[in-house]
Amino acid sequence: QQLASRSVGVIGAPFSGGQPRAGVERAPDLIRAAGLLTRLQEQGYAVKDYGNLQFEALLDGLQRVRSVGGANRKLSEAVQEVKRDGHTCVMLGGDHSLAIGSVHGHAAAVGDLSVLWVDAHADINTPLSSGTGNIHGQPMSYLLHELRDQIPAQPSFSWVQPCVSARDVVYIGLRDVDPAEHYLLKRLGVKVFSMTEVDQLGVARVMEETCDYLSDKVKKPIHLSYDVDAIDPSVTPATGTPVAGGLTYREGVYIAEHIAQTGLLSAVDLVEVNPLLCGEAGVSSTVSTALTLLLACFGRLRQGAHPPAYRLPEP
Ligand code: B3U
Ligand code: MN
Ligand code: MN
Repeated sequence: QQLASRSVGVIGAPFSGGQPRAGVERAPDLIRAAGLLTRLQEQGYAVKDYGNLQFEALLDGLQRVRSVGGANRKLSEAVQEVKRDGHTCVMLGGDHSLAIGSVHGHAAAVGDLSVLWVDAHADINTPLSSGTGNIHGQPMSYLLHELRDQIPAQPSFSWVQPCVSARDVVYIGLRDVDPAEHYLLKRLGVKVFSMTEVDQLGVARVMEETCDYLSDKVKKPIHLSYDVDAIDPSVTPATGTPVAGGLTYREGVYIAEHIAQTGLLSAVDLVEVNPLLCGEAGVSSTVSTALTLLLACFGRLRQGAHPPAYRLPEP
């Protein structure tokens, strides 16, 4: 079952309202400027850039949740359009609260999904369990059927229907999980490969087990939500909440390469790149790592590649 299309639709979502640090809204243009569209074309994809979404100015304080609800609603509609146009969707964030709209729109267009969440954090706080109030630490709670009753009624989120089952979610890279989040992960029996399991099993076995788990009964389209803070901050320092002890560059790329080989990748989020939080060298390392991860999602292999018709130059 080959669900992944040979075309990619890119949406820029320059939105930072799910967390307090300005700067993540600059990432979509930086990742494009690093060459995303041409590199994907060179890899044989038809690429359509849907441009950057335009969001209302951020509201303050308790109103902030309205901004996040509105931005995600817009994103959900954009992702639905990309999927209905037949593309694999790439959403360039922005902060990780945008996964609410991205996953919601993806599921609205294609039905049941598997979700692979690669992150230092579980992002499964409920609005009430959150210690920070930042919605980028909560998107999974809005998306899971099992947590429907834990989300208070909020007019700006009334359009969100939970659309993912806990058994269809796998986490990789966790190392900063709040007590309420740990409780929820255990109570729901979510499959988690924290950094401990990455250390114990190695990334190859983690990916083998991830794909076995996700394709156990039926092979569902995969939504990969990649938070750049999953990677070690020595490699990707330009992010809002860096946590030591992350995935190496190679482990991060391997995850993307392996998912590409399933043929099931249907949408990717690349979120939390913030160029205002470190020096130029750190920004450039973070952006180029983000680009490499995305290219690997679309079949780029480190062994190299050549077109079938390639011939050596005649001497
Ligand atoms: N769990 C904390 C911290 C956090 C979550 N996601 C990020 N940071 N990036 C929270 O705010 O919910
Ligand atoms: Mn995250
Ligand atoms: Mn994170």
